[in-house]
Order: sequence, then C-alpha cells, then structure tokens
Amino acid sequence: MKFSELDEKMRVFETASDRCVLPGIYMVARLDGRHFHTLTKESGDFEAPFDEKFRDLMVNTTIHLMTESGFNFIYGYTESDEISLLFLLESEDFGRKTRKLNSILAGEASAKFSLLYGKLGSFDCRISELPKKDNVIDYFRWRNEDANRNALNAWCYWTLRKENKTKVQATKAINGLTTADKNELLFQRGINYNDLPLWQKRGVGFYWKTIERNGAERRELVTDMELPMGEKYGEFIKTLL
Ligand SMILES: Nc1nc2c(ncn2[C@@H]2O[C@H](COP(=O)(O)OP(=O)(O)OP(=O)(O)O)[C@@H](O)[C@H]2O)c(=O)[nH]1
Ligand SMILES: [Mg+2]
Repeated sequence: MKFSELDEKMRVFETASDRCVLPGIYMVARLDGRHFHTLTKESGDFEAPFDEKFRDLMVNTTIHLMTESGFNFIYGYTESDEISLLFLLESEDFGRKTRKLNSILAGEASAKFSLLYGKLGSFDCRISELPKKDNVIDYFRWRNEDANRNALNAWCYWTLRKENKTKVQATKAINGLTTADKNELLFQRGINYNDLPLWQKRGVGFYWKTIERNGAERRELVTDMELPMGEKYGEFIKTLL
C-alpha cells in the first residue's frame, strides 16, 4: 500500500471521534491538578491550608496560559489546584476541536507548573460549553463560591489537625456544622475568618487592561487578588462579556 493510501485509511480512525464546539457558544476550559492533595502533602513543601508559594505556582501557570499559549482568553481564574480560562467568544483556535484544546492546555499547564516547581505536577482539562452570557456568569460565581466553601472547611480542618486531632476526628468534628458554626469554631481559636486574605476565600482573577505607553495603546494582564464575590462578582464578569 502506498503511504498516501495508508495515511488516508488510518487518519479516519484518529479523527472519527473529533468534535467541535458550535459557533456562538462560550467555552471555558478548567484545568485541575492531578493528585495535588498528595503532591502538596507528601512533598512537605507547602503550608496547609494555604501557602503563598503554591498560590504563586498556580498564578504563574495561569499567566503563562493567558500570555504565551497562543490562545485568546479574555478571563482567567484560579483557586486551590484549579484554573478556569474563558475563550474569546469568536475564538476559532484549532477549529474549536475539544480534543485539541484539552490536550494542548493540559500539556502547557503541566509543563509550566513542573518547570516552576522543579518537580512533576500534571493537570487534566475539560471544557464547559455555555450557550448564554448568564451561564458564563454563573460558571464563575460557582467557582468563586467553591473557593469560599473550601477555604472555610480547610481552615477548620487544619486548625483542628494542628490541635493534634486525627484526620477522622477533624473530619467528624466539621461534618454537619453550619457556616456560622464553622466561623465560630475558628473564632474561638483566635482566627477571624473575615480577616483572612481575600485570595484564599475568593480565588485570583486575571483580565486585560488597555494602557497607553509612549502614545501607543497596549494591553496588560492584571492579576487581581481582591476579587469581589456574589452579585458583585457576577456584575464584574458581565463587564468582560
Ligand atoms: N498544603 C496546601 N495544599 C493545597 C493548597 N491549595 C490546594 N491544596 C491541595 O490541593 C487539593 C486540591 O483538591 P482536589 O483537586 O480535590 O484533590 P486532588 O488530590 O488533586 O484530586 P484529583 O484532582 O481528583 O486528582 C486540596 O485537597 C489540597 O490538599 C495550598 O495552598 N496548600
Ligand atoms: Mg486536583
């Protein structure tokens, strides 16, 4: 068989399952660190529940994806071990093929994070296909709220662990507590949840700002560690769409 015939015959198998996201649909890619619970715990490299070194690895990985991966993202967001990236609505990158977008982004994020960390860290990637602006707003409000819930739980859990409670005891003590109870648990131990850094409770956002330099306009990426939350965050996301 000639190479051209073999090539044609075999390519079908590779591309048969390719699918593309329809035009007019917003796309958000979410990357999530693989086994980062183990990576953060067993390395002993990071403070729990939050570590600025770990945050900066995630922040710098997100900045890399937004500025050097060749895609046109209009908003980035990171909390814990995850990164969300909102594509420009009109993006035609790789014909909107999900296989391409997922594998390239997971590869880029894993490579950059590992280089920055000096040890191996890998990410998976999935794409949310959102038909309406409201879905995009709700998507980011969802991740923002997730950051807040995680932060409260993680602070309670690690505060109890540092009192020498076992994993099971700490988990059991938190189970079933209301948000107010959890705030009180921390308060009784000298931690005011309201005073904790906003990046821990709300995540970190990345967006473009147009600036003028030497008479020419250029865009600069802003890293925002003091995002609003709830309705206000929703309104902020709306301004980007
Ligand atoms: N010590 C420490 N750990 C962190 C920090 N940020 C995130 N993590 C860890 O990252 C984990 C992220 O949660 P998951 O994504 O659910 O856990 P995972 O082990 O990555 O699981 P998979 O994503 O399913 O592979 C948390 O459980 C934390 O243990 C941090 O600032 N400090
Ligand atoms: Mg993970």
